[in-house]
Amino acid sequence: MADYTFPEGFLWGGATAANQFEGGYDADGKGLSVPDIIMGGTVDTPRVVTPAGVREGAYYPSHEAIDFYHHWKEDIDLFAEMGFKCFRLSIQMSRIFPNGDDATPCQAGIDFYKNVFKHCQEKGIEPLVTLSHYEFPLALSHKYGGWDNPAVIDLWVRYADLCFREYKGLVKYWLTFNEINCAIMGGFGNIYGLGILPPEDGPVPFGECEWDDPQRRFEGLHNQFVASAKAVQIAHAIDPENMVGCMIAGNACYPRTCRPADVLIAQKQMNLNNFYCGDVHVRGEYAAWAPSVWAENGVDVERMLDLADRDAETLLMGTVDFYSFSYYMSATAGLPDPDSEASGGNIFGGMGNPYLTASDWGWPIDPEGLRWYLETVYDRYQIPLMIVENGLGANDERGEDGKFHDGYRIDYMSDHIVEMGKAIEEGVDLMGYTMWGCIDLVSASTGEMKKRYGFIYVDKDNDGNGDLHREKKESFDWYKKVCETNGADLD
Ligand code: BGP
Repeated sequence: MADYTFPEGFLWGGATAANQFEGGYDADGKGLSVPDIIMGGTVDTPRVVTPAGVREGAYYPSHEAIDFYHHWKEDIDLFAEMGFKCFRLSIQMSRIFPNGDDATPCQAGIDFYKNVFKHCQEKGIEPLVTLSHYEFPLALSHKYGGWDNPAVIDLWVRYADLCFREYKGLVKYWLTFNEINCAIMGGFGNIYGLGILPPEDGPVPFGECEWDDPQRRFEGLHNQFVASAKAVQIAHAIDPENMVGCMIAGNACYPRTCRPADVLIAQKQMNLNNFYCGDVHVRGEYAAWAPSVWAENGVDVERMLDLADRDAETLLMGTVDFYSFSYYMSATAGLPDPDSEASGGNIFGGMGNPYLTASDWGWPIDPEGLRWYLETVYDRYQIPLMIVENGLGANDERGEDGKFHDGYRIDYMSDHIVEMGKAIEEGVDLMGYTMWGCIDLVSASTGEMKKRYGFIYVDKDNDGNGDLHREKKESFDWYKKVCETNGADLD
């Protein structure tokens, strides 16, 4: 038994994203969404995006995904059996407004989510809803270019407003943009984060790429900040019970060595990757060093200052109620070092850390980094925090008895939960923990099914074969105990 206590009402649960698990990509009037034109890949073969639309004969993992669209009752029942208090999922805007700017919404889309949320409530599960999880109606990308076009702000706010009204009383925890800080990064951030597409078919790059335009990216991010701030105000006006959070890809970054230059480089990376977005969301204004970020990225500083000035009041009035983030790994940063290998990882890699081991997909494993990140962020903002993604992507294989014994996943999570407990003891206000990919789903970075995170196995492979049946892994019963004992029993 642990020597720390999780607060009463702690939100234990799991997390998913519509484009990675829902399927039904064109069902009942849904429009195409950007992920619907991103093909499958592997850890060595990047995913390919086909900006003009769906290419005949190509395999797109989002189209069926794990077909939650037709399995939602069964899946929620399994989550309830595990004792989830909270279930994170996202709404696809293209299910509600198929083209993003339609005069009227699609009733079938509204009803689908309503039924899902009702069932969650009946089972005692609070939905935590992401309004935009790497999803953007493709028609909006084609017509408006993406989030750098300010015309998109009002269209998205109209969608958010509709969700708050339609789901009032069923949903009270909301997130605006998933991993909004991914747009700090070139290729992937443009496509997944901002709906900005490359000029022609090609791999989804991580980081720099030829067609990347930092001006568009930083303006696109600014427009998302404004949209988020407007949504927060509307959510509160519609229902004062609503709690709206931001969602940041947590990038815990240590100095590579104690050399002062390395410390400064790591501090800069922490600022850029976490607090550039965090500050606007939580404090309602850009950090003092934001203009230096724009200048270094070749972005027009005067123009950005004008935008910040013009929207200052909106940003200040729409600060979030809590800070949520994903945490998978830590990285190191410092002066170039030929002896340091680049580390893999979620969104932002970095330099390696010789003290850590890594997952099958090369993501460093660092539970203590989670505590460090929690305490660092809480010191800065002093608002409730929530971990809305954390987990282990692994190549699960059946044991001799035909079952999935994922003890490595149990170890990974239990080690992270211990550090959460310690952070709480240190005074961090932590609201909840939704483990990523509670049911196997499509990997965002590689498009694989083989990279599995779930407590629940789904019978489907990288090429789309399988009967989609669900099966409990060993971690299922373990997490049930964690939920039941409010994090006290991790054995
Ligand atoms: C985060 C995303 C999720 C999820 C997760 C795991 O960046 O918010 O959508 O996919 O990472 O990453 P992956 O699927 O690449 O293993």
